[in-house]
Amino acid sequence: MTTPRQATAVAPSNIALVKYWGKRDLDLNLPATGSISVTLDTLRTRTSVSFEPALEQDDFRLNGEDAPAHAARVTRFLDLVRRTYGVGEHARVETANDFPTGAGLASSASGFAALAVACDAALDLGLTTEQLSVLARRGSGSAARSLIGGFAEMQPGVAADGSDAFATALAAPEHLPLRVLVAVTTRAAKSIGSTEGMQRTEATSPFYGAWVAATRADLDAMRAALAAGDLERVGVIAERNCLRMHATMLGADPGLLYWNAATVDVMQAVRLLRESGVGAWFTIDAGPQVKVLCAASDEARVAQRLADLDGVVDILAAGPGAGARIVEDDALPKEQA
Ligand code: 2P0
Repeated sequence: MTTPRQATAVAPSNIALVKYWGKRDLDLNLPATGSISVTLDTLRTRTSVSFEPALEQDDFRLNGEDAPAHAARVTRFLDLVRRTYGVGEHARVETANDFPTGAGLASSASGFAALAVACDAALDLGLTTEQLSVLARRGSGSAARSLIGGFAEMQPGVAADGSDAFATALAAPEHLPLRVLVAVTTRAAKSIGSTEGMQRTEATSPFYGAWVAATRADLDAMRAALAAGDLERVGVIAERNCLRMHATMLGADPGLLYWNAATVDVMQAVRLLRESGVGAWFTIDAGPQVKVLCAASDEARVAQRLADLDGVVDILAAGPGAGARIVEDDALPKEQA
């Protein structure tokens, strides 16, 4: 007699070309600066959510197993949804990633984007893309960008309530023939999560103020490079912004060193590729994997060079793709419709 309050969504990961590292409000999860990213066509999360009156607490499963390490964060997000939209029921949440588990790849962006979209549909909230992006941001700052396909810009906003801190579209996926090769250098999970790492950086790195100023300039430069469809400029700005972020993290106390030896090997190999005339640029997030940007025409050569490195245990390839969306119940993540 009651309609099931259930829906399934798929959301992709995204890679920041100009990074988000710092918050202006911890409770509302508001970023200190904007960021620019490319939403990927692989590395996706599929999440089913079902709000059920019989449940006494939320039930969360990741890749078919209990995941207590993530459950508290998911429940905090569901509590926010319940509080904001007057929902009483607890929820059953089943989520799966289509990328290798334990690859040390962050899944909070795709995970919270998928959960926000699934909750909206299950509860028939009718949220706009902007409102969905705001909601996903409360789960994880980078998730706000996975709502948008292609190239997205996260707006830091100025409103105290965070209602204008959401991602907007900069360009469609086909705007730039960009490929992203993820050089996986370890399968171990990272030691310090982004939220904690950001807080430590803001509180203790003497370079933090300079990072915020440099990022604002990099955002302007990246927007112009994307508008011009200039892959080389995009690559140069992305690599420099990544190094500036890591320099700021390294300046924290104690310093945040997310790299391992193979991470540095990949960075050197990318620079050697460039010296030999191949357009390739690296970017690295809060972990040891290296994302290498290149043109589709150079992908095979770049992938071969990365595969030749001893410390590279896997290479995942992606291109720009569609944003988060609802799928039929049993659908596996599919290529974009
Ligand atoms: C980014 N990262 O722009 C940056 C670059 C990692 C390095 O966004 O605290 O998991 O949940 O908002 O989104 C990772 O941080 O952090 C991230 P929270 P999130 O992609």
